[in-house]
Amino acid sequence: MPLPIRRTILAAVAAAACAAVIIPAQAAKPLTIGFSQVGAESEWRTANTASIKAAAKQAGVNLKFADAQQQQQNQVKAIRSFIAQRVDVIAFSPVVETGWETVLREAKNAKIPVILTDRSVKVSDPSLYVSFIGSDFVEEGRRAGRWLLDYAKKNPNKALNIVELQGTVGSAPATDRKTGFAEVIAGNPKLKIIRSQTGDFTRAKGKEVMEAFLKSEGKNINVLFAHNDDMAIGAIQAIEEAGLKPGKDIVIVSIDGVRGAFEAMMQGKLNVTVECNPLLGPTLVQTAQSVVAGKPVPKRITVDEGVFPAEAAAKEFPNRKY
Ligand code: GZL
Repeated sequence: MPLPIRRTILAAVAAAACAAVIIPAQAAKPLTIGFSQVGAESEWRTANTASIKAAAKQAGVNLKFADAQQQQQNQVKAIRSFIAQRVDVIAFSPVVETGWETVLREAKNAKIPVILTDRSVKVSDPSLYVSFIGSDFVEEGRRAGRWLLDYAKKNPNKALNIVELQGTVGSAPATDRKTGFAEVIAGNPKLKIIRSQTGDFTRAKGKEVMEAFLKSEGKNINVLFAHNDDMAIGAIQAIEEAGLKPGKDIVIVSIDGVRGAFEAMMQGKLNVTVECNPLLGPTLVQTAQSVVAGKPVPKRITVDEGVFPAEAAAKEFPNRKY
């Protein structure tokens, strides 16, 4: 084959080979979410954080995560830092309901959408956040109350003086669970709340406050309503140290549905836990992706939850995901 023809063919083959190489389009910049978490105060919070981090990793999201140690000013600082870093979306679980107008207006002015997870806020302008993803805390309080109404019906001769361990003062779960519970137990005048104080959602504080309740009310306490399982577990220690039987001498109603609660129920020390689902990570990531893509998202996205009495604990325990 004469040289010039061979060269021509080679040149054509080389040109075709180059044309076949797909120059990768500029890889899309990953979505960046700035997330301000309440803290690490409970088993529930640990599971919530793990869900958010796992979902972000799974979706290739660049997650900037800040733990506020249950201090509102740390959350405000983190949100301002996310604004300065020009993240695509800001998400947070507000430790309390009020005091967010100013910083949320700064985010709006910077055209950075805000998604609330877990807890909500009280603001005059609902456009300050795009969506809320979480539970109906009033309904969780009602479910706790309904279980106790039913217990009272089955134990008509039992005294039913209640002590209440409230969650963080000013937080949506504490305010709303208290409201829902009180609304339902009003149906039975024998169900009386004789002491109520915050244990700030932690085991340590729950134990400390329960010790104080036992000192002042002693055997007059028949029921404990705890706004979360961690405070209930702390209170169980205090009840045992006082020589009483948790779950028997003092009936215990709690909320969250964490592993520690199932273990306590299987030991006969807790009577019921109302589930509060912390696994919000996948929904948060999907919602953030939709917002950035300009798709409409619901203003409020609630999660399904159940009620688990002690008699159901052993069967349900292997299915628990948190
Ligand atoms: C509820 C969440 C509460 C949990 C607590 O959604 O905000 O905060 O009930 C946690 O365990 O500390």
